[in-house]
Amino acid sequence: MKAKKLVRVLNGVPEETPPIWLMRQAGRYLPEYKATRAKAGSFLELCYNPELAEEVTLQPLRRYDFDAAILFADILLVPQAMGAKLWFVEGEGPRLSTVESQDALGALTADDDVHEVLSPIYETVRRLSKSLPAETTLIGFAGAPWTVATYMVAGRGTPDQAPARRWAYRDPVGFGLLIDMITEATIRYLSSQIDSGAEVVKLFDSWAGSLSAFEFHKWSVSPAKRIVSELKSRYPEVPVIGFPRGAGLNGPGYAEETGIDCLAVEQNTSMADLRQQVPEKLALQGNLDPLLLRLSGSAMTETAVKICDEMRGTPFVFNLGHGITPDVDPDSVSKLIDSIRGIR
Ligand code: 1CP
Repeated sequence: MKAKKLVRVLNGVPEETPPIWLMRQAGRYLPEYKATRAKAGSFLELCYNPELAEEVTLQPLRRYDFDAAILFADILLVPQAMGAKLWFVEGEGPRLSTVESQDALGALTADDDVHEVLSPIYETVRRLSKSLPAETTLIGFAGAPWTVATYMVAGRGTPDQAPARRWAYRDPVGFGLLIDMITEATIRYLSSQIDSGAEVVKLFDSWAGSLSAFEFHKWSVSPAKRIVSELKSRYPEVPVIGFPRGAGLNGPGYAEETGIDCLAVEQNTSMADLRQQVPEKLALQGNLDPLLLRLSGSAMTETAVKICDEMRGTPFVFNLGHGITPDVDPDSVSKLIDSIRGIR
């Protein structure tokens, strides 16, 4: 059987027009998502309801010609399953019970219980692997240990991830134990997603850019390297996308050391410059500024075409530099896709 387009590119083979998918392609900018979320009761109930989570994963594919679907879930389900309390404050974002020192680690677990709690997510993946169109690739994902830890330590999203950075500087051994627990849980979480039918997995290190260069190596590169090498030993055929958001110049080193197949890139970094610094076979994914999707118009389509032109002849996956925001007009997503596929 011929590999699907996204998988071909992740294996290092360039395509005439790039495969396309967008971070947060399922979400609040779609009225049908809001309706299903209301039916579920809350965001977390939606994540843990395989039938409804499958439905919201499929919604963007009914509207748009995307090459991939990404499992509908959240990076914070892993810390929740490890024993942290998690809730969402409407209009504000996630809140978690905090873990601020090594003493608090006793309340957490990385054993079988974690995967019992997460079993509905595996069920969503199984359902999707049966219901997706034949040419669509199913992407599973997890938060990278550093990014997950930033939420666990602070108990919420923070502008500069200072609480986790402070603990890591003050007590690298204790903080390292937290990172190790998340790493263990993540290896098993992603393995179970693959066993359930995920064809590609992505590791979101959304706050990698807040780490200084030495710390970046310790807390972003090293855990990702462990995760990728474990996955590669179990599933050599499954491509891994790494997204050390904000890594900039550290991106090529991250890719080389971790062994990922594709480096996802934020909008602040030049993809053309990166291309010069990474092996020919390494796929790059990115990196349209999500603000352009809100503006729609020619600035969006011209920039998208420019990115594709720069990446022509190389293994490249079109995406945004970060997720779609809730204020995006669903029509601008169609306009974006048409401009990339050359239908004007
Ligand atoms: O009210 C709602 O409906 C909740 C909004 C929402 C959605 C749609 C949240 C809360 N999570 C999600 C889904 C989600 N989260 C997906 C699903 C698949 C898709 O992309 O379509 C994925 C991959 C994520 C990953 C995620 N969650 C990340 C990594 C990517 C990124 O955006 O940087 C992070 C940091 C989170 C935490 C989180 N969950 C939700 C919010 C609002 C946040 C960010 C909190 C903050 O600003 O710090």
